[in-house]
Amino acid sequence: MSSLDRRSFLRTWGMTSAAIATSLWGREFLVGPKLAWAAEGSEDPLLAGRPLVRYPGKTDLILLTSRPPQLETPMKYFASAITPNEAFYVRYHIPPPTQVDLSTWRLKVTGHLDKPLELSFDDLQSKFPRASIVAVNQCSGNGRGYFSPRVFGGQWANGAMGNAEWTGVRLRDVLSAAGVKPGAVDVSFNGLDQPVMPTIPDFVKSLSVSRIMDDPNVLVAYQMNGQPLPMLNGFPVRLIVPGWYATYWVKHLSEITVLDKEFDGFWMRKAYLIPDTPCGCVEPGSAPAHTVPINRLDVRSLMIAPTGGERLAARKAVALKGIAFDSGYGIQEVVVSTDNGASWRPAQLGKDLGNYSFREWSLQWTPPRMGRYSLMARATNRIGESEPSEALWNPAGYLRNVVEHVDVTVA
Ligand SMILES: Nc1nc2c(c(=O)[nH]1)N[C@H]1C(S)=C(S)[C@@H](COP(=O)(O)O)O[C@H]1N2
Ligand SMILES: [Mo]
Repeated sequence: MSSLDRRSFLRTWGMTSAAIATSLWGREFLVGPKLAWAAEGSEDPLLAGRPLVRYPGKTDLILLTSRPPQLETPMKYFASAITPNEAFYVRYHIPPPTQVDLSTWRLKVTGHLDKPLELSFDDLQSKFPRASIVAVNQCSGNGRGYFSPRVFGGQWANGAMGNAEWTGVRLRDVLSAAGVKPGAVDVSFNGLDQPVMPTIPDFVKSLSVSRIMDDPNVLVAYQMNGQPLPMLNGFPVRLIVPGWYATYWVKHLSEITVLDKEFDGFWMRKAYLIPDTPCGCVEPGSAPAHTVPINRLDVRSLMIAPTGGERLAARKAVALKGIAFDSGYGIQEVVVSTDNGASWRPAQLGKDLGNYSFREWSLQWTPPRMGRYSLMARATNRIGESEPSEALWNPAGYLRNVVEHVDVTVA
């Protein structure tokens, strides 16, 4: 083709495709996800300027960062206790694998053991008893964006959490089969994801041997809500540590190593540390004298309906609804205030899906007159732990559990 021919070919083709596009637009024939902003219909400043994006295996989630992928669940999905797999938030420190070949994938169990193991996906399903638990997976930094004074780190709103039924095998059964030798101290967990830059340490976490052997709920899960795990939530298997922050819930788990000494990797010794004080907090703006690795979840309650900024009608009943959860003692009570904390009424608790699960709550409310209302919900667990009315502070922006306010207008 001469250059002249090519030019005329391109021009013709260009015109043709433009003509096709125009006619298809006219008939609303162009398909594909509708691009939208996360803040639509919300007054939350943390959502401003953030798009909804769709990743493989996921529905539209709120973008925090794309490299590595960090995607937040829109609050509407917490209207029911189980979070759908496609709406479950995503958090990575390093790039995730995009595919895993199950025919060659093995879970290596090595270290201070009598009989190291290499388990295939089939081995996991056929050689160990199956176990299931409904449990909340919440990022340590969930709600970090609301910290005042502000702190560094991903400025999450409250969507870096989710609740699912996890099915797999008990980690202690796997370790017992491998024969833990006397003198074992910690167990470390590594996944298939690899750092792209040598300055970033591989994401490896650890638990103590006793933490694992005392708790039948620590699982190596191969299913989430009865389905294979979505790739971005850890396919083919991930660690489940009910009651503890999600940093321990290692995804794409491929290597379990039993150690005869304390694990001292970066992600245990330098990151995910909280002040070693009873509240895990320090005076706002100050630095803790001593720190410990983050561990169990604080009590939280969130109002999902109405949403902040919603307009309600005076003298018309509305259902206040939300969820509450804790580190596994179970929710004892949720109380609700519609008068900025002056008085509180008990909400009705929904179905009990187990102590580690979201617990739904609801309360009918009839706004008496027009005006602005600040709605609040406070949960207490079975050992009396609750939420403070003023937010506690720590420099990494972890452990958020203040009584949140939802401001609505009654018109
Ligand atoms: N392999 C691997 N596992 C991981 C991480 C990671 O970066 N890599 N991040 C952890 C952290 S900090 C969180 S909050 C959860 C997020 O789980 P999700 O993406 O399934 O919601 O995964 C944990 N497990
Ligand atoms: Mo996290």
